[in-house]
Amino acid sequence: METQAHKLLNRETAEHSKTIRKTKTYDLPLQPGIVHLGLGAFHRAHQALITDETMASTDDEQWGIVAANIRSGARLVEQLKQQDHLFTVTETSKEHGLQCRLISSLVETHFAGADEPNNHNHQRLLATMALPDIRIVSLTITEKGYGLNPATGELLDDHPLIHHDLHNPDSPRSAIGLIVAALSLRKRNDLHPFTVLSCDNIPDNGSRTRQAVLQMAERLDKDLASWIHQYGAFPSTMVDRIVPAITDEDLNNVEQNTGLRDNCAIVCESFKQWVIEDNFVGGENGRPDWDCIDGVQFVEDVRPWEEMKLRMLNGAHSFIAYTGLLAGYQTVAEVMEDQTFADAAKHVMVEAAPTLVMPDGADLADYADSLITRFQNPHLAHKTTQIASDGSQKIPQRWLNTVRWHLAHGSDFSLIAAGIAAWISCMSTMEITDPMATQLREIAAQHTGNISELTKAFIACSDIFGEDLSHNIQFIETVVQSAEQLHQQGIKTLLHSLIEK
Ligand code: NAI
Ligand code: CS2
Repeated sequence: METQAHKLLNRETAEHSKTIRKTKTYDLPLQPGIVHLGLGAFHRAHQALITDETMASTDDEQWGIVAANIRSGARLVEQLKQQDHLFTVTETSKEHGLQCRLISSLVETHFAGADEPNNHNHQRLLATMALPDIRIVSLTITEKGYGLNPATGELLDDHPLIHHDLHNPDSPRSAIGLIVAALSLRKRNDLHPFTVLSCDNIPDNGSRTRQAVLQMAERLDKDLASWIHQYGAFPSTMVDRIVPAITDEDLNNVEQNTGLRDNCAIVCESFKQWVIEDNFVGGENGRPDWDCIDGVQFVEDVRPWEEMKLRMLNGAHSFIAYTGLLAGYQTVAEVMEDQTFADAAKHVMVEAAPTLVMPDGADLADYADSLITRFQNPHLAHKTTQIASDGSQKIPQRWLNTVRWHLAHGSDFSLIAAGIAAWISCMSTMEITDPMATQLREIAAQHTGNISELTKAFIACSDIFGEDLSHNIQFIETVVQSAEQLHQQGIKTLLHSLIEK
């Protein structure tokens, strides 16, 4: 019996289904040109989709993607193998409803997880990264995936995987270690380095990745470090598309909408943006012409775009997550239906606005309004718990640089102070996933019942708040005051008082 999954394999059915849009069928198999580490929801909805559309639009079919998971995600790798690496992306918006696309830019998938029983898959992945045709290694491995100090961006030598790779350079387990080992192989084989393209929500993501790679290479092989320094490329990027973790309800809705069961489906918003520093090994020939796709542009300096997005969108997102969790809301859309919370989220964007050097042509008020509309998307079940995860790795770039600006200018940051108080409350009372969760929960246990001391103890974590803020009296007192008001009045009363003042 032909299963629904077989229908997805049958391109004719999928491509000519009334509800699935497919731009073009390639003269398969595509030539691999990119290795991607971090085959998660975002890569499929963003870079894999954009690359698929680019190859279809330009007939340049040398950018097939070899995607790998080196941490979690073994099941997804196997599922994609079973359906010829095809999957669907359903784009949704408040105005236009649903549009489903069939994506075929993935040519291979690997699982080389940290817990993989043997080294075989890692060696296969390394060998692939060292192939002459591979010109880009891209990353969506989460903010915690690089093994960096969240406040400074420095490589953490005592991070378990970084420590392993410094002592086992030929069988690396971390993304940084794999990149260093693969570049070493390429140097030995007299090949150019690949461009390393971080697509994670970390500030100066290209520069920080470069610094981490060079830091590890310096420790292992100084000639390799010099070669990477001279010939490598690590462009920074700003990436934007809201892509929640898929739910069973999503999968059922996609099946109802398309008549096909795709367990690798993605549901996301229709908005997408990708701003990329145009700095690739081999210049324009070293990358796809991604900018032929709406929402994608190459620029000289990504920073204005990155800071606008990290501080306004992501800053409001984290605020919505923690304050919404305290109010019992499960999704961003639910939080946004409560006008007090929606107004407070807008005020967070207003606090971020004066700290920004706006990119050419960007209008701050329009951008803020567009973010509110995107957050209200009723088709997206974007869980507050998902956004709340890994806060120790996110807060520095989403809130703390805005706080530093306001401290230097003597201006108000009371909404972000409330957000920090809400984060501390969530980390102290809920099961929130975070690489520093154990340390933070120990702090909470030591200061139960004393809000002021609890708040000061959290702020003393200089790996998050930096040496400056963790000793800044004005900052500490502002957050302590907010935390005490939160404890006495509850989140909604606190936010109402702040937006009314
Ligand atoms: P996901 O949970 O679907 O995938 C996470 C990926 O990271 C998985 O492939 C996992 O194996 C890998 N990973 C996790 N920890 C790792 C580690 N220590 N080392 C190596 N790989 C590791 O999450 P999703 O939605 O794909 O997001 C991933 C990243 O993409 C985010 O952290 C963010 O930096 C960026 N992003 C996500 C957006 C979204 O709305 N989902 C939008 C913009 C950026
Ligand atoms: C979210 C981001 O999970 C989170 O931390 O704030 O993944 C957000 O969805 C994206 O940055 C939007 O581009």
